[in-house]
Amino acid sequence: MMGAARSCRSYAAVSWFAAAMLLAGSRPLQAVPISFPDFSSTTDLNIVGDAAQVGNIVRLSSSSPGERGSTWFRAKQGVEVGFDTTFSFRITAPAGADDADGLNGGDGFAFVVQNTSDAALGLANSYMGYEIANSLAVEFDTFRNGNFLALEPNSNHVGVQSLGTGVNTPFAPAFLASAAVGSNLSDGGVHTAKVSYAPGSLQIFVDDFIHPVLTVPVDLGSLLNLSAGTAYVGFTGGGAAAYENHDLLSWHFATVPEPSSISLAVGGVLGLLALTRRRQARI
Ligand SMILES: [Ca+2]
Ligand SMILES: [Ca+2]
Ligand SMILES: [Ca+2]
Repeated sequence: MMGAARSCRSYAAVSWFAAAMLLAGSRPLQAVPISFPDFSSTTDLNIVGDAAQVGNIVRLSSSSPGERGSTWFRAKQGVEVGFDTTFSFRITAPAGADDADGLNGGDGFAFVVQNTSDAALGLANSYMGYEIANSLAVEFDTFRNGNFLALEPNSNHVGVQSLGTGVNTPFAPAFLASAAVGSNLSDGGVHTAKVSYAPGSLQIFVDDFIHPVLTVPVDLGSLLNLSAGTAYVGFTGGGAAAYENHDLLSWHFATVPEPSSISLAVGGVLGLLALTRRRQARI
């Protein structure tokens, strides 16, 4: 009898443990932030389309006509609770057609949150590759389009575009906000940007992490269809008749606050085991 009781108890404990691990496995366990001081290694990145690792950078699209590329961290990241991401970039060799202000080079690149695919890539030209369903794009736009001047303050702006779960576009229905940037994005120098999200507010900083270029009221949890609060994060870039090199030099991303799901999962397993023991003790 005692042997049967013990085996029953250990079977129950193993079952609870398996159930708890399954539960934990279904949750995002992204305790390690994304950190690429450079791209000498591109482990965990999916590099798509015309994007490529070039030396220790990722070139999203290059200075030749009609290119488009993207790169995504392969594991979805917690975005709904909030995140901070910083990245450095360089735009060189602007060439090709002139924009509405008579300046060449384009079209720009974007930091994108999307829950469609780790191989997602949209159209080139003014779409900069971010024509992706279920996405929000923070564009660094270097080509002022004559057909939607009102959305584009100049040839050097940041913009936030989303159609919620629909397919994103650079056009008016997807327009949330835009603002001219103080720094010249296309001067060939290294620039650093930061995108900070807390539920209800998205802030974009360029070269000055005290004063945001743009603050946009947005709630990712209601705007997008997320997977338990997570989505793919990464970058797209592109050009058309105007083109330039869109180079990503470094990238850091962290869910804020830091996810506590691992400690929650471990705590849950221990709690379930203790509960099982108490129940078995009463039998
Ligand atoms: Ca330009
Ligand atoms: Ca544009
Ligand atoms: Ca724009």
